[in-house]
Amino acid sequence: MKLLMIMPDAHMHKLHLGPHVRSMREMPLSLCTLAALTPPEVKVRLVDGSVDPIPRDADADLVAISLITGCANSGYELADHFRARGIPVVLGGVHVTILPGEAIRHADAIVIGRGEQAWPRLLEDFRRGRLQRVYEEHAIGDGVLAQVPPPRRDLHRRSGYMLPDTVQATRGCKKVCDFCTVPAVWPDFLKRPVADVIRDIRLTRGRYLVFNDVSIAEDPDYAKELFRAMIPLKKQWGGLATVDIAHDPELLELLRASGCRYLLFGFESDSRTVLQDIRKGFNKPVDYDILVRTMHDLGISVQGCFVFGFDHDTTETFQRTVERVNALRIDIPRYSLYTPYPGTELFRRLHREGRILSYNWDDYDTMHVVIQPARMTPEELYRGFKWAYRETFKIGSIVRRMRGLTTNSAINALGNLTYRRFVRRLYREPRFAQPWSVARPGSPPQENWYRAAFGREDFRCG
Ligand code: B12
Ligand code: SF4
Repeated sequence: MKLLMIMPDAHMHKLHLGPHVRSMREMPLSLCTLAALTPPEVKVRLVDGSVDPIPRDADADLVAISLITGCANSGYELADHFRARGIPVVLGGVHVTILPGEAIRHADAIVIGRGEQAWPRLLEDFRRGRLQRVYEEHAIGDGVLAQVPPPRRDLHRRSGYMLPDTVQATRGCKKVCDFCTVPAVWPDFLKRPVADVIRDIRLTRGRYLVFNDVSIAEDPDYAKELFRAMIPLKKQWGGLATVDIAHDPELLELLRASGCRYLLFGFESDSRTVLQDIRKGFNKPVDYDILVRTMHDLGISVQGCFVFGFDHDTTETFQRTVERVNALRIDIPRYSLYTPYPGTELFRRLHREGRILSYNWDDYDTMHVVIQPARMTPEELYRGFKWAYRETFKIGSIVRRMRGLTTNSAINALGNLTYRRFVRRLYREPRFAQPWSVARPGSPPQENWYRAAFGREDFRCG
C-alpha cells in the first residue's frame, strides 16, 4: 500500500535561496508522528508543501492531509484534486477538529482530535475495505500520553528546516487565553513520560533541538524533572514559555543547566487592562523587564511576541509597543494581528458582535486584518502593524537592541535578519495587500459557515 502524507504550503516563514526553499521554523511533528504509527509494510511518502512542491500526480492508494486553519482552503483544494483522481483522502489536524462539518465535505474520512490511537485503527479499516467517515480521539483519563513512538523525522527533508530536531514533551495548555486555538482544541493538558522524551532527544542528530510544546513549563514540577534529565545530554535547546516562569528560581536555574538558549514568550500587550480582557492576566507587564534581564543573565535569547488589534488598542498603541520592545531589549521581536480562530471564545464574541470581516481561512495567518477593530479602522490597524514591523527591524533599531548583549549573537542575528526579509515581503507581496476590503472568491457563505462552527449535528453527512 502506498500512502502519501501532505502538509499544505503555509506560505510564511520561508526563505528562498535560489531554487532551494527553507522554512525558518521547526520541523512539524504532526504527520511524522503518525508515520511512526503506520505499519512497516505501508510505503510512506511525506511532503511538506512549505519546503517542497506537492506532487499532485503522485501514485498513491491513500492520501492523508494535515490542516491548520490558514491552510484549510488549500488543503481542501488538494483533497478535492486527489479524490477527483479516485484516491481516497483522510483529513485531520486542528482545523478538522474545530470544524469537522466543513472538513468532511472534502474527505472520505476525517479524524477529530488526536491521532495516536485513531490513525492505526483507520489504516486497519482501510486495509479491510471498511473505512469509516469519522474517527474521534479525545481525553486521556490520567493525563499521560504514553507509548508514542519516536517521530519519523527521516521522512522530512532535513535541510528544509532551520530547526530540524523537534521534540514534544507536553500537549495542550492549562490556560485559556481568549484567542488561542490550543484550549479550544486540546482541553486536556497531557504529559509524555520523561523517559520517552529523553529517548526522542537521544535520537536527534544535531546539538540543537527545539520543543514545540506551547508552554514547556506549564507544569513546573514536570518541567524540572525533564530539565534535570536533560543535563547529561549536553544539548542546547529552544522552546515556548509563559512569563510566570520569572518567579521560580529553581526552574530558571534548571533552564540554564539543561542547555536552554532561546525562549519565545507571548507578551501580547503591555496594558494590564488588555491582558485581563483577553484572559491573560497571568502576564504582568511589570514582570517583563525582570524576565528579559534574567533571561539575558542566564544566556537565553528572548523572542517576544506582541499582538495588535485588541479592543483597547488605539493608533497610539503601535509606537508605544515599539518603544517598549526596544526598551526591554527583546532579542527577536514578533508582531501578530488579533485573529479570531474558529472554536475560540474570541471567535464566538466577535461573530456575535458582527465584527468578523473575513471568513476566508486564507486570511487566518495573523498577518491579515480579519476583524473590525474597536477603536480604529481596519486600514489604520494594518498600517500600524506594518509600520511597527518596519521600525523594529531597521538596522539601527536591531543594533541598538543588541548593543552590549553578549549572548547568542548568532541566533539573534539570524532571527533579526529573517524578520527584516519578512518585512520586505509584507510590503511587497500581493497576498499582504488590503485584505479587509476584498470580498474574496471562495469565502464560505456565512450561514453554512455558522452552522459548521457551532453545530456538530451535520458532521456525519457528506
Ligand atoms: C510546527 C507548527 C507550525 C508549522 C506547521 C504547522 C502544521 N502542523 O501544519 C508552521 C511553521 C507552518 C506553522 C505556521 C503557523 N502556525 Co503553527 N504551529 C506549529 C506547532 C508549534 C507544532 C505543530 C506540531 O507539530 N504539533 C505536534 C503534533 C503531534 O500535534 P498536531 O499537529 O496537533 O497533530 C496531531 C493531531 O492534530 C492529529 N493530526 C494532525 N494532522 C493530521 C492529519 C491526519 C490525516 C490525521 C489522521 C490526524 C492528524 O494527529 C496528530 C497526533 O495526535 C503548533 C503548536 C503545537 N504544539 O501543536 C502550532 C499551531 C498549529 N500553529 C498555529 C498558528 C496560529 C500558526 C501561525 C498563524 C503562526 C504565525 N503567526 O506564524 C502560522 C500559520 C501559517 C498559515 N499560513 O496558516 C496554531 C493553530 C491555529 C489554527 N487554528 O490553525 C497552533 C495550534 C499554535 C497555537 N498556539 O495556537 N505552525
Ligand atoms: S498561554 Fe499560550 S498556549 Fe496557553 S492558552 Fe494562552 S496563548 Fe494559548
